[in-house]
Amino acid sequence: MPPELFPETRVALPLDPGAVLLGGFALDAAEELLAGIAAIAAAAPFRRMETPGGRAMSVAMTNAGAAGWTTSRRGYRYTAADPLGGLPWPPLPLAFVALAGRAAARAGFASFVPDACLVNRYEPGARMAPHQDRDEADLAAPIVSVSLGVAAVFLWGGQARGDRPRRVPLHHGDVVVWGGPARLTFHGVDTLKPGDHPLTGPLRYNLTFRKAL
Ligand code: MD3
Ligand code: FE
Repeated sequence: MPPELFPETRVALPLDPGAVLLGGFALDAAEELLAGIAAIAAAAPFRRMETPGGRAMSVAMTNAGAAGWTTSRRGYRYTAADPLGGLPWPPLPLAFVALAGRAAARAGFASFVPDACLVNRYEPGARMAPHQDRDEADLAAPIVSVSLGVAAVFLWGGQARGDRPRRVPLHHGDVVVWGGPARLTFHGVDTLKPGDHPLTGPLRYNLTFRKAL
């Protein structure tokens, strides 16, 4: 039965060794998470960052926590301060840290305490090209991702850039935990289709919790 017919179903679906989709795990926290995103964006606005090659990303980003992920002409890096304005990134709300820790534990990764949260905002037409996340100091820690708003198709690749990706729909409230042998898997997000969600309108948000430092 295709899972997209029952987005409210709360199931744990292994995608690969080390990667688990926790369907609907964040549903109860969704409104609190969206209020937290609004507070983060009030202090550190969403912006389309520039790739090292000089193109603007279609996904708008901001960060919370001790470290925030940025890209610019100078490359990819984690910084303690928001390059827009020079202040520290806004604090990671405790409820965010707690949710990420519970999701990681549910997937088998005990005592995950993130120090960075990258907040991605997708408008219709935005996408994320396949990539690896390897700018974090501790690759033994998992990454926890939370999807909110309009559903998207996640592209789950293999260990090599050329491997043909699996297409996994990610709905409002879904949480995915990636660690261990799945930590360096290539992944991306297909172009967001026009949609309408009661809590986010046409937008999709994705939170990725990381141990960056
Ligand atoms: C698999 N974000 O921010 S979350 C990213 O939906 C990113 O915005 C996507 O890829 C999004 O880097 C996908 C899922 C995700 C995040 C990190 C991973 C999958 C991952 C790290 C390793 C393996
Ligand atoms: Fe990624």
